[in-house]
Order: sequence, then structure tokens, then C-alpha cells
Amino acid sequence: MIATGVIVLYVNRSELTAKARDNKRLSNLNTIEQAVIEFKIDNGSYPDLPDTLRTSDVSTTAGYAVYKSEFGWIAADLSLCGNTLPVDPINDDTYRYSYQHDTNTYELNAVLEYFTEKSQNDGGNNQTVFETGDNLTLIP
Ligand SMILES: [Ca+2]
Ligand SMILES: [Ca+2]
Repeated sequence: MIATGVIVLYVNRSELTAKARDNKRLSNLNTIEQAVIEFKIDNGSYPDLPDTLRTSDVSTTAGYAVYKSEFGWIAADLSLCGNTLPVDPINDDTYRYSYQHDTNTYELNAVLEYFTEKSQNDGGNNQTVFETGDNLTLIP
């Protein structure tokens, strides 16, 4: 029992570190990316309206929380990724995920605190955010 308590305390503390938050962000972006790609395969187009920037701190649909996989911060049914759509561990107007797509390409961003070299070396057009997707110039 004591050992379990120690482990729980350690996990809770580590979640507060910038490095742990970044690992969560990279994992979350991967989850969202898989859902976006799968949605395209199933529906023929990427989720949500084209050429529309979405951020994880703003709900797109009245009555749906940002973290809902149906019409949360991305306005589409992404329940194929589970009941919840990942949001940033801090999720304010600085630390949040961004998503945009056009007809054939998409981009996803996260703001990293610890792995800043990843943001600089991702091949994208913004040194201060981590960019993933197949068109890294969609989001400036
Ligand atoms: Ca970048
Ligand atoms: Ca970009």
C-alpha cells in the first residue's frame, strides 16, 4: 500500500514538469494525427472546414466541451480516436494545439516547453512551435 502511494505521488509530480507535458503533447499530437488521417480515409476529406484555424482552447460547437471527440475543438465526429479529443496539458492561449487543413493537406501544431530543438528542427516554417502534418506551411 505504501509503495503504491509513493508511485502515485511520483507520477503526479512528474506530470507537473515541462518535459512530461511535452511528452504528453507529442503523444497527443500523434493521437490526433491518426484520427485526422483515418477520418480522411473514411470520409474522403479532412475533418472540419477547410482553411479554418482551430485551437484546442476554443470549442467549435455550442454545448460541446473542447475535449469532446465529437464537435469539440475540431468540428467533426472524431469519436474514432475515443471519447475525448486530446487538449494541451495547460491549454490556454499560449500552450494549445492548432489544426488546419485545405483540400488535400493538413497541419497540426503544439507549443513545446522543454524539447525546443524539436520545434526548430521539424522542417516547418515556425521555429517556436512543433509542427507535424503533410503541409507545414498551412499554419504560419
Ligand atoms: Ca517548427
Ligand atoms: Ca506551419
